[in-house]
Amino acid sequence: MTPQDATWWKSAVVYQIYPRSFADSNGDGFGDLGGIIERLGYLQALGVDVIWLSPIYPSPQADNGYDVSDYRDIDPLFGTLAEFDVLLAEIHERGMKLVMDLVVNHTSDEHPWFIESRSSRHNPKRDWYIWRDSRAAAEPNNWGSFFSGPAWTWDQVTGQYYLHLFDRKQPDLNWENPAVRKAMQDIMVWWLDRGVDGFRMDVVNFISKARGLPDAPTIPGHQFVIAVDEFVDGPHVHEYLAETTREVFGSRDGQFITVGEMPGVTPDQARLYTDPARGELNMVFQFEHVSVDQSPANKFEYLGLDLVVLKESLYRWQGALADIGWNSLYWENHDQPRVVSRFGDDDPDYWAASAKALATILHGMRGTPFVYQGEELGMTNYPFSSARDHQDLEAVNYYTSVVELSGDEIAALAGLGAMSRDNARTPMQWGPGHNAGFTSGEPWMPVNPNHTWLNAESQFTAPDSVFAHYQELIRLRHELPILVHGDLTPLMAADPQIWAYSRRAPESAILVIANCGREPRAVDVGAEWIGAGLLLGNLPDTPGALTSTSLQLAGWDARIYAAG
Ligand code: TEU
Repeated sequence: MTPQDATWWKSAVVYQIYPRSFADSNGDGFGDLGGIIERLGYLQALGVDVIWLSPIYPSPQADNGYDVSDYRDIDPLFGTLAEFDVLLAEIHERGMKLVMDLVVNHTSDEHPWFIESRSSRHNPKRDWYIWRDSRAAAEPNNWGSFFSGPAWTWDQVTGQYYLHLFDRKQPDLNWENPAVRKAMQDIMVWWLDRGVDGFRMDVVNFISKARGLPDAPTIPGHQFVIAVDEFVDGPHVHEYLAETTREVFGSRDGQFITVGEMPGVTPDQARLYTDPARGELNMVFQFEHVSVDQSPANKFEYLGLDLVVLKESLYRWQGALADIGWNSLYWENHDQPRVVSRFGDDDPDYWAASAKALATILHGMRGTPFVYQGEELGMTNYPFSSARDHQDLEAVNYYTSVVELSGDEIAALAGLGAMSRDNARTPMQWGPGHNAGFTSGEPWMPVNPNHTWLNAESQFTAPDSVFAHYQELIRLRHELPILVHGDLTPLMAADPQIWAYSRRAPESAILVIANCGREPRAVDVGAEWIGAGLLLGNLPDTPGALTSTSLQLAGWDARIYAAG
């Protein structure tokens, strides 16, 4: 049974764990599998159905595990395969599923495949990676790395460059080579045989590059350019994905889930990737809505939020996949800043209400919601104050390149403070005490000082906590088919502060409405909503039923009403 056959994942909620920062059981300052096992009860209480683990394979950790040196083992930093088997059994025992994060576009430069490939131009694995001669004594083309600088590194031993869209320690695999595709498919079969329930596939829409690796259109002042038109949604990507799903899942019984991470994917392309008839993926992570506040040329150039633009972006995706395919729904992950600081209001007076309001808006939509560790608590960005606070190579490389180019350290730090991936990687805040209960050792990343009041312990049983609100949203999704299958109609789409939409099914309708600002607002809703009952609110004393078409919304007031 391929993942397309079963649609259990349409009513599921997925929780992403970044193991390095989740829970440390052996006091080395890094999260590990033992820590996850200890916290499964917390996740079961939250109500999530699937756990997605960011990579836990052996890795030099240049990109915190997204540089894999052995796909069939567990990095000692996190534990062992035997501990993994215990974790998987415990997850299944609790009625949840486990998704592995498969880094398919590239390996570590310390993977045996690359060590062989770089050993000689005539090595059988030479063509497993993308090697090219220099061009006019320079890089083969003008492609830039996502992590600053060129996407090519010269290899002295064999006198050629190799391609790496990310760090030089992350050489891109050549998916045009059937042996590479087979090797990746065998790895997926190996993990499925071990009992896992699916995969999140890292930058999977980058695996097919444009023929001839042509130059990207130049940008004045930039020697290297991130060549999205030359490697996003490339010529053979659909063919490779359909082949992989067929070879890996085709003859296998079970209920699986596959999600492809796809920077730059368009709604039209996503219809193709997630159309069940094409047998490629269940859903994709698109990046449009998490780019609306960034300069297209520089993610660290923060433009501020225009709510109408954000609404339009998510509605575009709701519309595109309304009849064919399926949306993932997310605000956060290990690469994104904390949503309450980004799109909400992390002032202590509005922090909780805005975190709940943003959760209400997202979880009321059509698609599969993904909750990133700590998002269910309303964890905020970290108060970075110096370059030394940053550990993510993307951030460190960006800071270095800006300071070298312009010397403008203030601008570099301002961009990192708002947008750095480090914001999502500070330790999970379990309690108010030492290191937020994350580790008994020295944490690898600093713990946010606000853990003294912002933590799981203070929210776990509190009925008005952000955690409790996520529990309710997840419960509603499990109980109300209209939240899974109902049509979505935007309301007040042009309003710069109110976010409202309806969900409709033949016999019922739901109204989701939120005030995304501090100023109270009076809004008019259609007469059809009179008598609608409150399913969920985020403030005390929210009226239980709508008795008039006029709603008085307080600051960051968010509500779900059910009519009919
Ligand atoms: O991220 C790919 C991606 O979206 C990059 O754009 C990344 O978000 C970065 O912010 C560039 O702006 C995936 C993983 O999620 C990320 O953690 C890895 O660093 C990357 O691929 C390489 O494996």
